[in-house]
Formats: sequence, structure tokens, C-alpha cells
Amino acid sequence: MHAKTAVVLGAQWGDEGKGKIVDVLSGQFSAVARYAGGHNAGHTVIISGQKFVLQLIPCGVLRPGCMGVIGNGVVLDPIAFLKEVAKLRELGLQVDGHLWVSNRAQVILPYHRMIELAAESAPGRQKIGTTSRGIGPAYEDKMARNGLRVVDLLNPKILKAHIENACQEKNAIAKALFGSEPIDPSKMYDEYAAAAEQVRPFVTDTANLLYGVIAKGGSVMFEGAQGTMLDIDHGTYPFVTSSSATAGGAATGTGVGPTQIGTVIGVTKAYVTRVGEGPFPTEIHDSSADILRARGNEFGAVTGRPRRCGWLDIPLLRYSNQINGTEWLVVTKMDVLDGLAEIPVCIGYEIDGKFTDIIPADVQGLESIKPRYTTLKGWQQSTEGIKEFDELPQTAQEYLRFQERESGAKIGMVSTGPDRDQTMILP
Ligand code: 2SA
Ligand code: MG
Repeated sequence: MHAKTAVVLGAQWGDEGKGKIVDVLSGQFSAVARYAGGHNAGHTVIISGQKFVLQLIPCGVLRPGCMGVIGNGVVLDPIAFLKEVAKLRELGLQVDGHLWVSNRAQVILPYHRMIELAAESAPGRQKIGTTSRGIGPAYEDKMARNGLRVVDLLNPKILKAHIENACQEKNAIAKALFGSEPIDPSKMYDEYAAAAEQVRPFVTDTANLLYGVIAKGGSVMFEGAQGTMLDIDHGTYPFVTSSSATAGGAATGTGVGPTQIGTVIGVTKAYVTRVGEGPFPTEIHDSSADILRARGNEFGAVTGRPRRCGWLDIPLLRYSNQINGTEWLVVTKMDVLDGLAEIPVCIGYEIDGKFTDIIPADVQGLESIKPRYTTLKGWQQSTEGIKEFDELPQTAQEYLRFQERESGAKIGMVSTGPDRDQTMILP
């Protein structure tokens, strides 16, 4: 894991513990860059018992000397950004001259949120179970070439014209489709023009900045948000987020070319969770789910929603390794499985009576999956905080080796608790 640049991403539906892993690894990197998503992410880091939840700002900023970058692939809510900056300043962390926002990132505006909220509850619309941060509508505008970029947020004339035109259009659409109350463009302009001035010192050409870091021999980590199965192309569409959460997104979402990306690290829980709607083949429907949820504290870091829990899904992990070109796996929340007598692991699917380990593209196919399980032996002792592989109970070692063998990527690190220090490097 000593490549100069590395992507760290979620191998499942998000919440794999990327925040902690990015934090652990960031000590070795000169910069950490977010490349997708926005403040829908909830990256939790615990340092000496103190908890930090970052939504938009990359976890790297928690390390003195590590630069934080918000890449062009991110959708930036300026108000949320400034709130997070204020919180970090309050904690005494250095942000000025340390944190940079791409001038090419897209801006989330209040009508994005309005449209998302209305669409999510509209009759006849597919409910996705979004985080209601305006993420989807902001990416829609980006792709429709109708969005506002950070560089234009900083130009009062362009900002004013954009807000006026967009409000006219969005208010009319939202009223006609959902009966929403209109948003006042002049109030919005005043608020966002003021916010723009506070965002201005952070804005730069981050692609060029990262190019410079790499050219000088510096190292960059790309911090993924959400997970492979929430990726707009490769996830369980339409129950996905609206960005490229997979490894390819690191290149397009930062402007660092693919030949400059050294390695890909996939973070996976020792089991699986999902928050929001959509297919989840290994979801547990009995009280074991409550045990995992309680022990693993499986509640949305942003919305507080209870996460759905399920058993490890090997075909899904293999799919993620394939799509991302994962070289290393990091397994988190190993300790949550402590005390279970047996642990089911999904090794394939039965669809219409036929066995397969290929993930179907269609939702009906995904929903008709009958997972086929093998049962591995659990361990009756605590693994919390264990830092040496050899000190893990034999059956826990076997569980990890099974995961490694069956998914095809090497496990480089295992997390045995939420703190920075509760981490082991594998031999
Ligand atoms: P959106 O808001 O458009 O991105 O929602 C689309 C789907 O993506 C899921 N999604 C997430 N899944 C897991 N974790 C996320 N971040 C927060 C966290 C979520 C929270 O870390 O806990 O607090 O609830 C995240 N962000 C988006 C979402 O559930 C939809 O299924
Ligand atoms: Mg999360």
C-alpha cells in the first residue's frame, strides 16, 4: 500500500468505514481529494475518542500537513461547505491554505433540494430514499449543461443571471409537477453572493494543483464517497446516487489522468449494510439484523436513518473488485461479528432455479435472487482493538482468508474498532 497515488473507495453500498481508513492512511499522503458526491456522504473519524463527521471536506484535513481537495466531480453546497469549515476552525484545525475547492465543481442551489424533496414524495415516482441534499438534481443540471460551476458562483453578474433564469424555470416546473411553493431569486442571490465571497479564498484550479503535487513526487489519495453499488453506471440503478463512485470517477472527478493512479483500495465491511431503497440480496430479515445494527451502530451518519443489514456477499465483492480494479481490500467492523456461533456468507445466487455468480443488471432480477450461503464458524471472543493478525482467533483468520480467496483481492488491512489505532496491517 505504498503507491504514490491511491483511490480508497467503498466496495458495497457506502458506509464501509472509508472515513476511518482514509484517516489512517492519510499520514502517508501529501493530499487527499474527494472526487464524487457531495454533503450526502458521512465520513466518521474517531481520534483519541473524539468523533468527527465530515460530509463534504475530505478526511485528510484532519492530519496536519495533509492538503484537502474538493475535486471537479463533486457537487458543492456552498452553505454546507462554509458550515463545515466553521466547525473545523472551531476545533482548531487548519483549513486556510490547506483546503482547496475546484473552480470546475458544480454548485448545489436551494431549488435542487426543493425538486428532490418533491420528486421523492410524488405519486407515481420511484422513491430512491435519497439523503435530500439536492445531489441528484444538481448532477442532472450538470449533465444537461444547465448547472452553475464554482468559477461562476464567484462572478456576481453570472450568478445573478443564473439564479434568475433558473428560478423562473425551476419554480414553474416544481409548481406544475409537484405544486411546490416558489423560491425567491433575489433572496437566494443575496445569500449566495455573500457565501461566494467566503468560498472564494478556497477556490483554485485543483487539477493543476494536484498535477503539481504529483510532478514534485508528492502523493495523493482519492477519497471515494458512497460505494460501488451506488455508482450511477455500475450500481443497482435506479437505486443509486448520481455520481461515479467507482475508481474511474477518481480520474474524471479530479482531472488526474488514469496513468497517474497507482493503486485501488476497496473498503468492505465484514458484513453488508445499505441505507435507502433498492435491492439487497443478502439482507437479513430476522433479529440478527438488529444485533448487527446495534453493535455496529448502523445508523446514517448524515440522516440518522437505520441501515439495513445483511451477510457478506462474495459475488458482489468480486464484482466490485472487477469494476474498480481493486488491488487491496480493507475489511472493517470485524469486531461487530464477535460472539456469533456461525456466520453465513453468500457464495452465489439462484435466479429462476439456476445458479449464477453474476450480478443481474435489472432490478427484477436482483430482487428475485435467492442467495446461496455457506456457513463459516464464528469466534467466541472479542477481536476489538486487536492489532496483529496472529492474535485473531483462528476462525476469524479463516473468515478473512476466505473473503480474500473468494473475492480475488488481497486484504491489506483490517479494522477492529472505530478508533484510528484499532487497525491491523496484514502480513
Ligand atoms: P443521494 O442523496 O441522491 O445520494 O441518494 C441516493 C442513494 O444513495 C444513498 N446514499 C448513501 N448511502 C450510504 N451512506 C451515505 N451517506 C450517509 C452516511 C447517509 C445517511 O454516511 O450514513 O446519513 O443517511 C449515502 N449517501 C447517499 C442513499 O441512501 C440513496 O439510496
Ligand atoms: Mg457514510
